Amino acid sequence: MRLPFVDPTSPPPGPFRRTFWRSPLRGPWLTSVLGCALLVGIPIVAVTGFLSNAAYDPRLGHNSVGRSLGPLDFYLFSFPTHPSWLYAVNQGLHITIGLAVFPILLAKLWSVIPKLFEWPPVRTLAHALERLSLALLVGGALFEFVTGILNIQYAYLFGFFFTTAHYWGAWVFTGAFLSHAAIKLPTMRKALAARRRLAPLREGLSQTRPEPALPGADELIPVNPRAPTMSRRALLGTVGAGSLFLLVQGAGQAIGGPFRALAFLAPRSAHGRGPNGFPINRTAAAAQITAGHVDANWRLRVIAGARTLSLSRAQLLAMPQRTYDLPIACVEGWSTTQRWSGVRVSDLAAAAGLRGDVIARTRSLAINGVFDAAVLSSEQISDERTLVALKVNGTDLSLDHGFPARVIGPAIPGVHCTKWLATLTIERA
Ligand SMILES: Nc1nc2c(c(=O)[nH]1)N[C@H]1C(S)=C(S)[C@@H](COP(=O)(O)O)O[C@H]1N2
Ligand SMILES: [Mo]
Repeated sequence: MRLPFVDPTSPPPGPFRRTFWRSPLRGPWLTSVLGCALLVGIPIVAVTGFLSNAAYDPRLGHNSVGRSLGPLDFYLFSFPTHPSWLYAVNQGLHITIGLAVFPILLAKLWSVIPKLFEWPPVRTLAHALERLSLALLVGGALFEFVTGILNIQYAYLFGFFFTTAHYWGAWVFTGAFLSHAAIKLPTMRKALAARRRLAPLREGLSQTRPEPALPGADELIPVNPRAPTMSRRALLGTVGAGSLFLLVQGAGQAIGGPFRALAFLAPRSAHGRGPNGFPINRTAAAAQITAGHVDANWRLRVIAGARTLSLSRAQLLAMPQRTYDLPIACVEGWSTTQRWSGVRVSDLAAAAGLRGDVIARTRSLAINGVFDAAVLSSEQISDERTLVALKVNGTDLSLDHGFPARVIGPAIPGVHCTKWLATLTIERA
């Protein structure tokens, strides 16, 4: 296939010429080492991402808000409630490994950037398809990482709904990643074997030369290399140190407790000290909850069909109180385990006349965000540790942590633990 106006033998000046790319470090070995690291990290991020989708329980109306992906919005299984830290570990891995992989991804993209400027841009139909799949791969990767990182920062610079877009993007990226990995595996093995795997790491700056030609896979090796300014070891060391730094940061906020101090760049810091001194996702002020909302007139309404219970905080405190140590496990990767006390959701359902397999729709006092409502699954409600919490660590919840009452339960995504609870609507599962 010949494209009009394109002379395949003479690329335009600039990046389309191979002579433009002069780093002596680029080559199949370097790209393969970085690719190997991604081959370990990205599957963990992808699997935990899809598991998190299962934990959201998208079958349950509101939980899958804004998404109608038909068969792709598949529901894996009922996310277990044992052990209670399961979702915290899942999300801790998703975010921590995701952040740690990002510098490696950027280095990998740097290592292959000459391919973006191939000349001619399209040679054959097969070549066009290959480049299209690479566009999906690189575009999908950048989209997933950038939207994920912006979401952690609550920087909604994009006009679309994060969850829906990130989930769609995951399908595109995972599909493109799997096919790319399958196609490139033989080249990767060849490139690593040709240089005795990690042997180039022993070369200092003075021994650093362009990689030797590798038949069929030498398009990344520069044709007129510059003198090196750093060794491959230094390059990989720098990328690895950046990755390790993010790993420690992320682990600090995922594990919480004393390790939280390691996460000094984490966006959700603990507010104050004492029993309520643990991270706050959205403050009462941000959710526009005022003192008037939570005065003595506050009632929790438990709706079950035609029947509605209206319970004051004193009435809730007069019901059997249960205490459990449970983590808040935010989808953004941080978690914190606290001692919560309150009334079982199943006791409230029974008081309203519904026993057995039920679900509960929660609603917050102020509805000004998608986090102000959620649905609890029947598995979650039948776990006796799923509570409407009134107290934390022996004292009343602070306003920022959801006073007068909030949901908390084992392995429930933080976003479903509705604060400033106003209504619980109980329905048969
Ligand atoms: N009404 C309401 N409930 C909410 C939220 C919210 O914004 N509004 N944020 C949720 C999210 S995303 C998390 S992670 C937890 C955090 O609880 P905390 O702020 O007490 O740590 O509360 C959840 N409950
Ligand atoms: Mo969250």
